[in-house]
Amino acid sequence: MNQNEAIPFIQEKAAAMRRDCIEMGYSAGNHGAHFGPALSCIEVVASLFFGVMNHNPQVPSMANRDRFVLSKGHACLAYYAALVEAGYFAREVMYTFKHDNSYLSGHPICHPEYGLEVASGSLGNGFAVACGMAMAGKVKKESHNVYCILGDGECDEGLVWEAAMNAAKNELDNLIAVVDRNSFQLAGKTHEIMNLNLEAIWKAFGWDVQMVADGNDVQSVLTALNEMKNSKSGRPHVIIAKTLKGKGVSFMENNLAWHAAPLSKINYEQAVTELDAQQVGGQSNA
Ligand SMILES: Cc1ncc(C[n+]2csc(CCOP(=O)(O)OP(=O)(O)O)c2C)c(N)n1
Repeated sequence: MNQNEAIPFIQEKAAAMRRDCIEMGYSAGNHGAHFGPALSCIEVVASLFFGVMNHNPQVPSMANRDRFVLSKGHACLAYYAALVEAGYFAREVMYTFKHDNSYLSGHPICHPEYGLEVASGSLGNGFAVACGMAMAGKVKKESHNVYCILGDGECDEGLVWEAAMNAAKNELDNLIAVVDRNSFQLAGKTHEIMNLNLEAIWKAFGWDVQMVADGNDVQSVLTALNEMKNSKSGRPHVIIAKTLKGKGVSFMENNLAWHAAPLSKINYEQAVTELDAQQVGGQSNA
């Protein structure tokens, strides 16, 4: 599939994934779910699973698969939505999200047989694991890449920078990180909590940096990912993608109340109505 064919395909997957996030989050009832953090990174996750990564839901542990780590593990609805759309598990399983004995827990747990590569949720940790996986790939001279999504608030964690400097020192150009720059974190606006110049800092740590002005635009995300995927610069890569927290559901957009919350029936119906209205001929406007 060339890029022109891939874009509408990924947009369609992204639209289905947003809908899945609402269904799963609603199934969790009063436990609630992290809607805002998942909805901001849908186009990044969809581009990875449906346009960039080498993976096979029929053979989840295929040796040369690209690895995916959702370091901002609380956004797992986006991850689970990609897995269900790719066919790693049956659609009914979605409705067990956060239920007892479900493998779709509130943060990802390790279940390689369902495409759940790495447990994550303690911020900073998933990224450090991804750096270790990329190092292992280099040492063993394997050809796959490791992709990792972090939050911009997550970049306040010291562990991120310990791992980042190690990755640069070890020239891990098989590692591609994406910072979901939605400009919010749990307790406020990211720049008010810790005003980091992420572009300057990642560069200072020896990484190739690419800024994406609209990380909810599939074409921009896909172009950046493909460039980084093919670059063997001797440096690890990071894309800083400006996104919208809660993207696609009006009352969730840029609204910290929807970082994590239960979804009432009325809100569920409104979210579904809005998402369905965004479809044009079966494709998303995103
Ligand atoms: C080590 C650690 N500290 C605190 C938390 C609690 N926590 C969960 S989400 C979150 C905010 C993350 O913000 P950001 O990385 O910007 O992601 P976003 O939700 O905005 O997508 C925090 C502090 C955590 N999961 N791990």
